[in-house]
Amino acid sequence: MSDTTKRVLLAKPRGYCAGVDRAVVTVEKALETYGPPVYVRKEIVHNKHVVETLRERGAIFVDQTDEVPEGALVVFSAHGVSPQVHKEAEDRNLRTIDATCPLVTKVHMEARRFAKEDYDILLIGHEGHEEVEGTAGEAPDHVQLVDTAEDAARVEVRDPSKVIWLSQTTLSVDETMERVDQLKSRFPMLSDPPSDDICYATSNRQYAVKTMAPQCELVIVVGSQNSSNSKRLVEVALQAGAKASYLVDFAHQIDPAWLEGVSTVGVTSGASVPDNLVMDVLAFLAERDYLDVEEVTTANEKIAFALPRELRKDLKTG
Ligand code: 2E6
Ligand code: F3S
Repeated sequence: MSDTTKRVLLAKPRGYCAGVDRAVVTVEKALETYGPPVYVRKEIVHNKHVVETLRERGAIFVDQTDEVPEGALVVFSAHGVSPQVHKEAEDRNLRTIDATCPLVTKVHMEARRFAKEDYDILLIGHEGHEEVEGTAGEAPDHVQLVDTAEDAARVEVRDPSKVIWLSQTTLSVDETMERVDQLKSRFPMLSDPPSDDICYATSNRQYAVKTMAPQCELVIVVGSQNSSNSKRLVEVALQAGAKASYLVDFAHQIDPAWLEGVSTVGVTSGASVPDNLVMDVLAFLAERDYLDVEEVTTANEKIAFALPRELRKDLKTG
């Protein structure tokens, strides 16, 4: 194949969303303002490189609140925590900064509101994911998790006229609608959430990949294995017609064999991925003669979130 046929399509939007940027800056500013160590409950966002970089600067990542010394400072991750976790932190006298993405908090508030109105809540999401644990923890007596098609076929409700579905923010848009259709065929009076729970960043990144993938023999998604939204991008690429798609944390994980006979490579990244990792992938491809890079833009994102209040007050006075 002649080199002139080799090109890269680069999806836009890709990479950091407003909630991730806010969460990462929160830990950076907490380290600057209070000095290390700053404890962080769970990975602040699901990205290996981000977590490793913050660890080197003095962040200590723990799995549970009881690993944080009494009275110390802990940041809650972007994925959100249940009221039980807030209580555990209070019981240990911890100083807390909540970096939960405001769009996750919005789903928590919906769960609280509909539980108060005594609805059965069907929460579509991935079992074991931190976000789902936090949201379900708002109303454990009213929420049932629907992950698989089997779950949707089996779930039972008390009153089919008083049931609502909510969702994790980072699901596949298409798969979620399939799950909702399946639930509506069983519960025709199932109510929709007051607004979309799948966030703007998730749907924009999926739409960009969907647009680009039919032209690509290979789509490389930069992101970590535990990143739900990043993994969804691989699935969307394959469903949209890419012949192959892989998730990599770093450029060096790209197997040169994937590029054999490939003229168009699509590149994108999950919402928790810093763009320097994508630039490394472009450099890796350029070394193999993929020099022509064309951005495929399907949306321009301008959204930004203010830092957590607990931190802002000290930034002003400090
Ligand atoms: C918080 C909520 C949603 O695994 P997932 O995609 O949820 O998480 P990250 O950290 O990869 O992406 C950002 C995010 C944070 N999404
Ligand atoms: Fe928030 Fe969506 Fe990002 S829920 S953290 S804006 S992926």
